[in-house]
Amino acid sequence: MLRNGDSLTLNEKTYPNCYLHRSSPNDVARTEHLTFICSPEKEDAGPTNNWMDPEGAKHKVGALLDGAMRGRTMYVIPYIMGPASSPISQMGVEITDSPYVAASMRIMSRMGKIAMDRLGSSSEFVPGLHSVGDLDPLRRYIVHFPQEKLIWSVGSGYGGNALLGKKCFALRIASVMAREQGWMAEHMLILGLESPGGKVTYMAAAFPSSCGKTNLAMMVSALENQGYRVWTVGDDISWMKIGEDGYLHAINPEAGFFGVAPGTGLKTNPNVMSAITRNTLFTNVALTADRQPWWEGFNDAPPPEMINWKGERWDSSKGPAAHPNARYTVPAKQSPSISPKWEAPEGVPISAFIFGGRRARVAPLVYESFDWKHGVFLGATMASETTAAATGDIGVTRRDPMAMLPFCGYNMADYFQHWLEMGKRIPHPPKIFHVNWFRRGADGKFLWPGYGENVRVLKWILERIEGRGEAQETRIGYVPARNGLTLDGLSISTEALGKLFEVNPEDWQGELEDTQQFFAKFGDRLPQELRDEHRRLAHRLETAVSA
Ligand code: TSX
Ligand code: MN
Repeated sequence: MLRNGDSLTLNEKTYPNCYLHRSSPNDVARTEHLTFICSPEKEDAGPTNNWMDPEGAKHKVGALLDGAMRGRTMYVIPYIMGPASSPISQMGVEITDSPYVAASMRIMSRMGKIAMDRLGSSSEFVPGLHSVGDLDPLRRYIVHFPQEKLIWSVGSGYGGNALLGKKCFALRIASVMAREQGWMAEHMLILGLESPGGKVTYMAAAFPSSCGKTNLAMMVSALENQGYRVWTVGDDISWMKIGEDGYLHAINPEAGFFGVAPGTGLKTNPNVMSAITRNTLFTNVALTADRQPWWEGFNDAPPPEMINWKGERWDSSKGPAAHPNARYTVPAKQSPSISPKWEAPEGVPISAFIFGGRRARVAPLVYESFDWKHGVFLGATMASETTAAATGDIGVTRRDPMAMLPFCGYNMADYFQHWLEMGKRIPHPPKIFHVNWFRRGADGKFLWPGYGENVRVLKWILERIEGRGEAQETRIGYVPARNGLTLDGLSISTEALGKLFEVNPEDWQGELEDTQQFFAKFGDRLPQELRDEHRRLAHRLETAVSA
């Protein structure tokens, strides 16, 4: 990669063993419209996935793969998703003609001899076949065969399309395995909240993209002087099985963080900024005159001289210096916040699930579900306002159930049913919460400071888990009672607090209609329990309006 100029060595003093990789300008993000679930029956992929019949997919994508690696080096990558000795971990083998994929998989998974040792003579692994092909989006397909537990990808060398262990295996194929085998594969960060006695309580949280999942997972607590600290177990994916103790136990199947660089800086995520100063592979970031990586949000002012992500001399007339989806790939263990339990073979016991979205209105800062079924309803109706300036979609509300819309490998209605079934089987199920750091006041300004201050919300969640937290019942769930949230050291007006927790019946009426429409997509396959939850919410809101 260094020899042919696809990659560059960064400043060896300030960024030892770090590299910059530039991808093809037409291959800079996952391509959901070219991603397919190839189940024998179309209905088993469901209304939220693209579908191709398995035979047709093999014929079509097979033709593109046929001879695609001729004259190129082929890499065979045996890898473990999850800690090497965990019974929750799974094996994969990826075949690729991309050295960038091989290098990235070395960071993102446990790869090589350690995987061969675990595999032994077993043939229990998920095979993945990948070729960059000609990188033309017209000949790009990412196809999943859930019945065979097989992945084929051609025409992209970018992250989630090409590192097959991550979204393709750990979410799309694993979600199918999880339903078949009675466990859960979720698009969730995992964090531990340490409280003053030193006890750590683990939580898993699902947010759609651009809600700051990685920032929350690595958060520097604003209540550290009171003994509250956040430990990182994972920032993207959680595999969970019911343990002997009756708790749901989670592992992070990944060994690294493949994070969005723009917007990441000392103010938003100091832990990851410290992590990425060594052994890190950067993709599509800008390069400063002294060969350091740079991107928008890195610091306050761009350095005077720079090469942009395409390798051209940059000036402010040329748009952003780094691609908005530029990435860092870094070993997880390099984060100062990494949990001492992050590779525990038995996983960590999960006490809370947190769903969330980016909502300027409607959703309060935090609320707790009445019970598991209601919590599944909260996850199933999750929504976020889009921020992607590139596609012109700003402020459009999108439903993204459990943040799994592009990642569920089967019919999402069946996925909701699986959640409901798991609730019946877990002796000590996690409590379920919904958060929204992004509510705005009438002046358009954010009502909540977010970032390190979010630990105040996590602290209330912890107190609810322990049966101490004070709550007030509303039409939509429990919110913190007056004085329930720890606010010392924070200047926030009573008025802003009122707005943060307001449950506006008219707004929620609109929400009801929108979720009704969303649920209609799933037809008869939608679980009755979710229809019931919808009706219950409607009823509670009605009594609010008539009152
Ligand atoms: O990651 C974010 N988090 C979670 C942090 C642990 N972001 C960035 C989202 C894009 C990836 C946030 N942005 C958060 C947040 O909690 N909150 C906001 C909104 C916000 C932005 C700027 C301010 C406040 C809130 N600034 C000031 O109040 C000065
Ligand atoms: Mn993700």
